Amino acid sequence: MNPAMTTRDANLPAEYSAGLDRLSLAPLWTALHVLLPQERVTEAVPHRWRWAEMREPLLEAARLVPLDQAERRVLVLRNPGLGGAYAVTATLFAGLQIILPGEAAPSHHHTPAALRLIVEGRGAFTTVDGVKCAMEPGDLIITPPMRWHDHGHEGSEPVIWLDGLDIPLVRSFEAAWASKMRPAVVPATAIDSSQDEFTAAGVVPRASRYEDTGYPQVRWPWTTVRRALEAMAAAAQADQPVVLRYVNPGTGTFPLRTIGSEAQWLRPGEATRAERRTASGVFHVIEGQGESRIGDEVFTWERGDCVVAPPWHWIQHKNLSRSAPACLFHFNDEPALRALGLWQEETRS
Ligand code: GTQ
Repeated sequence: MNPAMTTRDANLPAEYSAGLDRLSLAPLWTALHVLLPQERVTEAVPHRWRWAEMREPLLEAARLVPLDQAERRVLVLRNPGLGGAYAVTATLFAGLQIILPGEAAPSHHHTPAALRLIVEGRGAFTTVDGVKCAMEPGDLIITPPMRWHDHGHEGSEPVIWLDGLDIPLVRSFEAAWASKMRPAVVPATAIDSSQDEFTAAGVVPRASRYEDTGYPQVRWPWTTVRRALEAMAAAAQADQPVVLRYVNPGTGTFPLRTIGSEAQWLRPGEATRAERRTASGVFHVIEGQGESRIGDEVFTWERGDCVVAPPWHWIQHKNLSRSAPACLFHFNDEPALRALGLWQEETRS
């Protein structure tokens, strides 16, 4: 926790301090060690949200709040350390969004980047600039900055997904902006590029049938990613972590400029080595049961749970099952930190 900032030097004459105030000036020497602390401090705290406790309130929101009123029916994961901000860490936003069969969430675009990780239900879709992206449990869909997107639902059961955005980061630049909503558009395609052009690792289309936006892939089906993790786990040495990074297949770099994503496979009984990074992020349980130590806190988890890790906290995961794998999805602000020269990581030996 940051100590309060002191903007007045009690040793100075009161008239001098009042004069500085009138000139919109302040002494640095009373505040320097708060602005630049000698160890890394974070107001965000480690926290877990249980799926078992979030699901009912989401279904209740769907009963209580019409979508044409809400536009986006989202319950926001607020970090208890951040004073009620709409933020899961200092830079990241996380929320759970629910849509019912037949509903349509209108189209808009905005400067923050967004991703979705589908938690429950089938038959919904997100349209990103006219490209229809099916939403199946575990799928990742991105909506890059300023790309039009809306959400629809052709299935028969509620669909819930996790939204991750860089809203707090973009707001810190005072660069957050969204267009007015307009009615959801009929998709121009029936499928996205993950289903025709990016179906195998290591090969990319010589010419795409999709518009060149700099974001050639906007959906990563979980069936594909899970198969890749499973194969990697079967071949990996016991002490090698099994983690895949989601990338832009055209460049091999992060799919969004500010938000990175990974999927981790924890073998039965596996415990990872503790790591800490200057990035903050959210872990989401796609399958399995386990526990994570984040700093001094230990959280058990199961499918659908979310755990937030503030920056520079030691992170260690354990699969508590002796027979089944566990899969974690993770999103973080690593690309933003790297771009700004602030990236650092350590592994405990
Ligand atoms: O689906 O467009 O959770 O604009 C927050 C802001 C979701 C969305 C959120 C958004 C959206």
